[in-house]
Amino acid sequence: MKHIDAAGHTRGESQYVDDMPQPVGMLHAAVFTSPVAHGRIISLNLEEAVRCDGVITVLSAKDIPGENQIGALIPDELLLAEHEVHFVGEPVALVLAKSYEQAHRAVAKIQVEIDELPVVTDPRQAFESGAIIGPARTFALGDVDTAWQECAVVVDGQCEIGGQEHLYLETQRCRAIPLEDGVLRLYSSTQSPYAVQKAAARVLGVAHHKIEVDVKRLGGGFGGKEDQATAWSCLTALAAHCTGKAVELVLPRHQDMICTGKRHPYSADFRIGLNQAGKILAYDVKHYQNAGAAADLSPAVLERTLFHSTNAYFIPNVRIFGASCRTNLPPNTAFRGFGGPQGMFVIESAIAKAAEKMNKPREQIQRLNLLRDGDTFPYGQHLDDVRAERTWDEAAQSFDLNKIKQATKTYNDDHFESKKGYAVMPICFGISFTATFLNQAGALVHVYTDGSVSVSTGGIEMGQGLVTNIARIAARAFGISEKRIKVESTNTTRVANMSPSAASATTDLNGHATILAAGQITDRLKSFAANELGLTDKSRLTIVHEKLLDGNRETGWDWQKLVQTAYLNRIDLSAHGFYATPGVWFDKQKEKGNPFAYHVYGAAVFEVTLDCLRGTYEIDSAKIVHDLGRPINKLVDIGQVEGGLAQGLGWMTLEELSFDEQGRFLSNSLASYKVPDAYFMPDDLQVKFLQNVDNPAGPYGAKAVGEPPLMYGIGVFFAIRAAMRAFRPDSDLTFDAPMTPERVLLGLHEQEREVLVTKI
Ligand code: MTE
Ligand code: LUZ
Ligand code: MOS
Repeated sequence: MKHIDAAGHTRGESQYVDDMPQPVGMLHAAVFTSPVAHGRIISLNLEEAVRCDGVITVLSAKDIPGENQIGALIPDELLLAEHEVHFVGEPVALVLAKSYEQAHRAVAKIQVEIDELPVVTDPRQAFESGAIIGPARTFALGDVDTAWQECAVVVDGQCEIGGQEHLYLETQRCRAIPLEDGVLRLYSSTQSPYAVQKAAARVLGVAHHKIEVDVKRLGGGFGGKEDQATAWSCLTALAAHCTGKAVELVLPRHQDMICTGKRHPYSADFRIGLNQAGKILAYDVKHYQNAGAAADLSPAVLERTLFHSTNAYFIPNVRIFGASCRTNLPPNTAFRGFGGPQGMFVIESAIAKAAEKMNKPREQIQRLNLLRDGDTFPYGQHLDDVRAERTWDEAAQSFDLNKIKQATKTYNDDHFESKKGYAVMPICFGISFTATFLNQAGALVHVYTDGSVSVSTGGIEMGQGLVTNIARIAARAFGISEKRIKVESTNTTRVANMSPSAASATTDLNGHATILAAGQITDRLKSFAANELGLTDKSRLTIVHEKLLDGNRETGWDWQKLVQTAYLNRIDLSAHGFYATPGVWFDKQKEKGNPFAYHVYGAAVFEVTLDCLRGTYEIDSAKIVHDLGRPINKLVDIGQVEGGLAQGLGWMTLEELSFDEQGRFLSNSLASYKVPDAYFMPDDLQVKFLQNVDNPAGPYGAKAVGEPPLMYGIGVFFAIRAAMRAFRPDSDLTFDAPMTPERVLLGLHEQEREVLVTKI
């Protein structure tokens, strides 16, 4: 089964928010945002903007009828600035005009006078001044402080990890339609319709049921619309509320890049201790997260950094510290991996540094320390059915790691100005929202009398294939063809209180809810049919390929007859299913629990070739063994693995966020922010799935796939580093990501740095 949207996307027929026909008299909104990163607003002059052609009105904080507050975890974020601004791009006023162009022209006429205050962009500086969001957290296992004495080798180091722009193709947008009785319908490009509903109700001072949010699909989210669609949707709702007109707000790409938060940059300190054999005995790490100017989801992202700080390794003595540091950047937010990638980058750096010091191959230390059944994570969860060694060994064997190693050595012996490097990257990623209460989902299923089926869930299609997965799951649950299933838009009036589509858990949660709803309907149908057919044991009835079977015998009834007869006999053909992941919990006082339903494992092998005179490199190959359990749809999942990998490779290599000291985002367009393209991806890209594996916690044995593959990308950093060390064995290279060609060049030619910098 192909991705259901494949043809529509390719032909340009799939509809997004601004493809819907425009209601007559719809207004267009444009946002005026702060030009400075920190300051007191002295005056805001809207007069000239109001007088512009086509302008209906200009709204500011004083026009908000309810509460001027949209903070999801902590109430620290205003919808429109009042007295102070805290980052460049913070919304201050909203212009409403008859056309998009008129709205944007008027925005340029708004004048604001700001008394500037000191700007902080560095998380360590924020931490030192006590500017942290939420409490600092520490996870611990064993006793690190005494463990150092048993270590043969102890190394210290520091990492600087860059952030990442989401670059969803469809920028942030929303269309608001006023209905009767004060009700607003919002067509929002959001991963979290309920977050939008709640925040809009709060801002307008109305009940949740006055706000209806409807989402057909997103042109990508990647975490950037888990929380950050809310502000733009609330502004649109406010505009429709104040004018009584339909309103659309679409962020231009440039503004989207400047105003929205990104993956969090982190700064980290590590210390790692090993015995002579390379067994890791102790690991101590401190993470300073650059949260930006408001909490957004930062404390939750930080928590996942702590959860994944030991990646796929068992370490008996650990201390993991983390703090969300408040700076004057746009509030950073969810991005595929949700803090996990940063945690993993640091432990991989620590292992690399230890390996270099011990003169051992890095992969030898990695392999020796992989998780096994019976191990415990620093957060207390016990492990079983671990697939870390299995995926690693399968990758090492099927991709012939020994041969890669030999070939690399031979190549490097034969070449001076060009070097090769390789690296293995194991992953272990926990599946479930770490905020336990979010692990719930609902589905509303209707069977019509012609046998066709309508499924609504709380899950959002953002390109990842949710709709394709849900259709297949529903078809399987009923025993009927996928052609009979239609997955509806996601709407808060059909499924209430949904969790965001995030944490890779959307198919798991909403798939289970769909199975439960379908189960109720088939149960009723079977009871009814057993009665009609005079069978005493309804449990012998099954629906297979649209036929009703009694054990192995055909009953002569097919799906169509079953549904039609049931309807005429007044059997309810609709059901609501509800799923809550069993067995997950976490105690934040003790920092222990069982936060994840299960973990996803895998291993990737990378080879790169480096031009040591230019600093440029090519990724020759990426070869992956990944654990999907029993996939719902292999084609969709291959797309997720390859797409996640591309995004991870970009984060580690090309994608460099650049802010100046005044908090202005410099790499604010696609001319200055480079993402991987088809040519950048390795020619030799192989993805293999573990065979004959199950997952009792997933729908029909599947494992979640959305985020984990991004973290394979970390491997390429270490492959490039290995190639650099082949050129300069004794140089003291940093652990600063991304490894841009500029950084490679400066790393390779440290002595010539001064000259190079002036020339560049
Ligand atoms: N794939 C596409 N094509 N577009 C996206 O926006 N988001 C990623 C991942 N894959 C995304 C994607 C992120 S951040 C997550 S959490 C998951 O998809 C969400 O969907 P899932 O829970 O169904 O895996
Ligand atoms: N969002 C969230 C997430 O709210 N909680 C999580 O644990 C999570 N994990 C990954 C991505 N988004
Ligand atoms: Mo994904 S970061 O959970 O939206």
